[in-house]
Order: sequence, then C-alpha cells, then structure tokens
Amino acid sequence: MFHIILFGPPGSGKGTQSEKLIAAYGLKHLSTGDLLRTEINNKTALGLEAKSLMDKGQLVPDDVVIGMISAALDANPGTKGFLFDGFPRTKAQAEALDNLLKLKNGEIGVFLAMQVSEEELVKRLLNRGLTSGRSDDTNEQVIRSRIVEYNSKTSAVADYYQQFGKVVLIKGEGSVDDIFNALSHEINARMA
Ligand code: B4P
Repeated sequence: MFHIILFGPPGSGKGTQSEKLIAAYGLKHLSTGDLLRTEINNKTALGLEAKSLMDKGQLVPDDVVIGMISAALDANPGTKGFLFDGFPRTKAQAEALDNLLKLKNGEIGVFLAMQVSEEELVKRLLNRGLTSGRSDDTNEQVIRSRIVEYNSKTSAVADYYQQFGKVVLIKGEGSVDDIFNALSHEINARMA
C-alpha cells in the first residue's frame, strides 16, 4: 500500500490535483473538506458544528476530523492506498494519522507540499466562489482568515514530516497538467 499526503494552503490545487491522481494511481481519495461538506449537506449535528467554524475560515476540532478519518480507513480495507487531501492540518492530526496507519502496518509514502503565493490563492478562491456555492469562498476576509489559520496551525505539519525525510516541495503555479506531471514524477520515483 502506498499512501500520499497532498498538502498546501487553501486554493493551492489539492482538490483539483487529487481528482487526477486518484484516476492515475487507483488510490482512495480522502478529503476532510469533502467529508465535512457531506455532513453539512446532510444537516447532521457534526455538520452544523463544522459549518459555523468553516464559515469563519477556522479549523474544525481535531477529534472531529480524526474520528472521520479513522472511520473512513476502517470502511476501506484492501485499498491500494489512500490519498489524503486537506488532512492532516495540525500536528495532532499528523500524529493521530501515523498511529492509525501503524495499526494497519502502513505509513505515509510521500508528503507533497504545493507552494502558491497568497495573492494567487485569494484570486483562485474568489473565482471559485462565483460558481461553487461555498460560503467560505465568497468573502475575501474569510479567505484571508483561512490562510492565517494555515500559516499559524497547518504549515507546521510539513516540519513534522520533514523529520522523516518525506517532504517534497512542488511549485503549485502553472498549468494543471504541468503540476500533475511534477507530482507524478515524485510519486513514481518512490512507488517503484
Ligand atoms: P478544503 O475542502 O480542504 O478546501 P480548500 O483548502 O479550500 O480547497 P482545495 O484546496 O481543495 O481547492 P483547490 O486548491 O483544488 O477545506 C475547507 C475547510 O474545511 C477548511 O477551511 C476547514 O475549515 C475545514 N477542514 C477541512 N479539513 C480539515 C481538517 N483536517 N482539520 C480541520 N478543519 C478542516 O482549488 C481552488 C481553486 O483553484 C479552484 O477553483 C481550482 O479550479 C483552482 N485551481 C487549481 N489549480 C489551479 C492552477 N494550477 N491554476 C489556476 N487555478 C487553479
């Protein structure tokens, strides 16, 4: 099994590249953002709690997302590997993920960190907000709060994986296909 973390600030292209990567490598896509939006659409108690935080650009509590990921891992035995998109977003989530994978005799194969400038992120998310119907994409202040959350809580996750020599930086600006090719190059080098 080969597990990948696709990492980067909001709007860096994680969701976009995940779609292409799962098609190319037959991995199971686990996006905590998508899982949370499903809870919101189903109007569950968890969804209601998550919505109030996501609408302010804040992270959802660690125990909530770790519980969702744990359930998703259990629900998908025998997969070729997982592509984690938007998770882990804190050091506590990273440690929990490593422990969950260890229980299944697995580990992260590579941590791909996409680099995009803040102005490009804001531009992309405001643009997506015109059609996505996502309330966290329509307000520039909320988008900037998401980037602040990323800088203060999430970027440290890369330092955590750096100690295991798993981090690869990828330029996240340019064409979607060129970025996909750069990601694939790094995956192929490690999967072989
Ligand atoms: P996510 O759903 O993970 O959302 P995201 O970071 O905004 O998006 P994504 O990043 O996948 O979008 P993409 O770059 O592909 O999280 C939403 C919220 O959920 C968080 O703020 C948080 O509140 C909560 N949450 C989720 N996971 C959590 C966790 N683990 N812990 C706590 N809270 C959590 O695309 C952006 C736009 O860029 C698109 O319009 C796309 O078309 C465009 N784009 C992509 N690549 C491009 C390129 N190369 N050039 C130009 N445009 C491009």
